[in-house]
Amino acid sequence: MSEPLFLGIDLSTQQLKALLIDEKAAVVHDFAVGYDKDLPHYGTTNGATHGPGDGQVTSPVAMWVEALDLILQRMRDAGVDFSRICAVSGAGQQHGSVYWSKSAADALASLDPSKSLLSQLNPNAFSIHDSPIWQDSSTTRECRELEEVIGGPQALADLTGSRAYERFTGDTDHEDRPDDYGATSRISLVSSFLPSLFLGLIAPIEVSDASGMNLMDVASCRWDERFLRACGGPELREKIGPEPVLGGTALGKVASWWVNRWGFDPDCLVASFTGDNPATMVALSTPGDAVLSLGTSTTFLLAIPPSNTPPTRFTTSHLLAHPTASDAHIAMLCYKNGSLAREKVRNEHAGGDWARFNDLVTTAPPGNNGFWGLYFPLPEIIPPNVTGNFYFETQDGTETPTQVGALPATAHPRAILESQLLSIRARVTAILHQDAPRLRRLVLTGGASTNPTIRQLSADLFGIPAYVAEDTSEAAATGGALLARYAWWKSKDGTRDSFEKMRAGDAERMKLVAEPDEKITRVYDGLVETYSLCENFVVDVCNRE
Ligand code: ADP
Ligand code: XUL
Repeated sequence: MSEPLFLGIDLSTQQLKALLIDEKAAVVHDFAVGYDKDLPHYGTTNGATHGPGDGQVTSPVAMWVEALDLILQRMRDAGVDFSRICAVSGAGQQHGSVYWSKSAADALASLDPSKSLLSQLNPNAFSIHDSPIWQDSSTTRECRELEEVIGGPQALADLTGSRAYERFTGDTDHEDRPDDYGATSRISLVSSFLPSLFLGLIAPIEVSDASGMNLMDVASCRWDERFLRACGGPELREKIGPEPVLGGTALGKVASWWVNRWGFDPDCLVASFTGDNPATMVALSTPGDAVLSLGTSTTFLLAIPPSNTPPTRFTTSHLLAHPTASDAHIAMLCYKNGSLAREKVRNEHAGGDWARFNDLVTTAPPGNNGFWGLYFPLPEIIPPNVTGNFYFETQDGTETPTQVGALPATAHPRAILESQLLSIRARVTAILHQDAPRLRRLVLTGGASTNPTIRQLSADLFGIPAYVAEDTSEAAATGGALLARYAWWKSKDGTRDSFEKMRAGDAERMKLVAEPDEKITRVYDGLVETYSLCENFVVDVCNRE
């Protein structure tokens, strides 16, 4: 008998990734399809399309379906034996939504194995073809309206875990497309869209990802009628589907299309997928860890264990339901200007080369000789809606900064890393739950976590050792594969329940990549305040405009 495999799929902003693990959680294979490079006919830039409206950012849903067809072909070409896969789960970029037409259920239920998913589902199974994604910032009016109905941003955060944010799914604007909205039978998140394709029917939404919609009560993990009505009128209840389920819940078996076209085992389980950030926590987080995810977005994630004191809800950070423990939560800071902003600096000031970028970072001292740069090419989430580049100087790094028109070209690489990370440091203490253990490790993941200079600077600036997973930087896909394994493990024996019990026998696959230098950490301790002064200045300027 060949050893079982578990498939984790991550539909992220710039790529679709597929990763297979074995029963001991070791990574056996991974695959990727990059949207811009592999599917250039959709004309996306970094996986997305900007416009036509101000702040609108979408991705073609057909591109995601074609990416799945293509990755399966790549897996087959590489010799993957699909019949060994016992369960499938995964992760999706959070907040993005998919709109199913009234003929979608029939199309999904009658997939013909001689044809691709794309040719059978596109365009008729979708009522809206451009899916709004997390980079959207076009719904400020809807956000303020929702907050007003519920009694203000704090009241909304107390109930849903977050104040209204432009990218949150419930705040998506349907008013200017009433016909498309009316033609929609169901709305999926990216994370419930993918299992729907595997199941051949529309899957329920998962609790942790549902926390990114402003529609669910984050304490009870049930849809709240008030938000549903305020965001989408009386018909949203039906469109959103059943109550959310935990991550790794077995939803059924793969549809016959998967068996007949690709050779999947007919008993292969399909488990609920979660958001990419919660999936990252599933893969990486143990008590005492903070996770810093350096993908297209930057997120800082802390697990909040079950406690008698309910976690505080902030209006600057998010509180998500935990994907695998119904009484735990995740605190999250999320920044839109992560990797793409760093890439822009690399392209403009380091010849498009990460090695040159790193050289420039390391030749400047901590504090960057008093040169400060805050970079927001896209409207930011923290602080809300600031846009543009802002430069400052200080004499020795610590006194009141003065705004300047430009920085020396060589100062930008260090300036962007320092300001991005100091923004997080300035907020960490506030979001640490009172029962949380002292932070012991900073676990890095995402594309930029492979960069040794970024690893070292992160360890120095936070004053804790930095770790990465030993076998992959694809934490979200790994978390997805673990959820698949969790569903399969539970299905073998009804007494099996907790995710931690399943993980108890697994070897820890983390490696230390950077130790903090105490002297440098002390320099950064003294720079947090200066960073906040620069940020306050930016907020004032942007709010005045
Ligand atoms: P996502 O999952 O959001 O699609 P990834 O986690 O795959 O994104 O990260 C992609 C990003 O990783 C790219 O936009 C790129 O800027 C960044 N990246 C890749 N290699 C490096 C590197 N050596 N140094 C810094 N950033 C890098
Ligand atoms: C989280 C967020 C992003 C996306 C894309 O709130 O908007 O991190 O999940 O990765």
